[in-house]
Amino acid sequence: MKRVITYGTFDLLHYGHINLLRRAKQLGDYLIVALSTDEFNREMKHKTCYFGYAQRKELVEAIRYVDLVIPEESWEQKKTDIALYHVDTFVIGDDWKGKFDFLKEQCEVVYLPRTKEISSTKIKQDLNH
Ligand code: C2G
Repeated sequence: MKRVITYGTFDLLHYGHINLLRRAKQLGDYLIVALSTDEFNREMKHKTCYFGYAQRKELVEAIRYVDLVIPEESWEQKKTDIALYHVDTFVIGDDWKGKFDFLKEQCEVVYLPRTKEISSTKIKQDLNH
């Protein structure tokens, strides 16, 4: 069984996220999503989420492509996660291109093109007009 992992906040879940998760699942048979906790978002990513971790977890777990959701609590956990979950492929959007090449010692690293016209920031901006 080919195991894939990806990381993210997935706040204000939209079709750009779904596009990513669908393609991520196509790379294997089992998809793990490491979901950024509220603390990690606030302290390390300086992101304010609309939905808290519990709600974002419920949303991501409901996606047909996702098999397991685990918490993302630090930048450093990726190597441990890949070992712990016997991951074959790490995948993330190409806004991160090159940033996680150090994981190539442990698994395949794939950067997928982002869905250009949509983002949580754009949704918030459009709603405010
Ligand atoms: N994404 C996408 N297209 C968009 C928006 C997001 O393909 N229009 C992808 C991102 O590239 C990422 C995933 O969807 O792979 C989740 O997006 P975010 O929640 O914005 O993820 P990010 O905050 O970049 O978190 O340790 C890694 C970080 O946790 C990644």
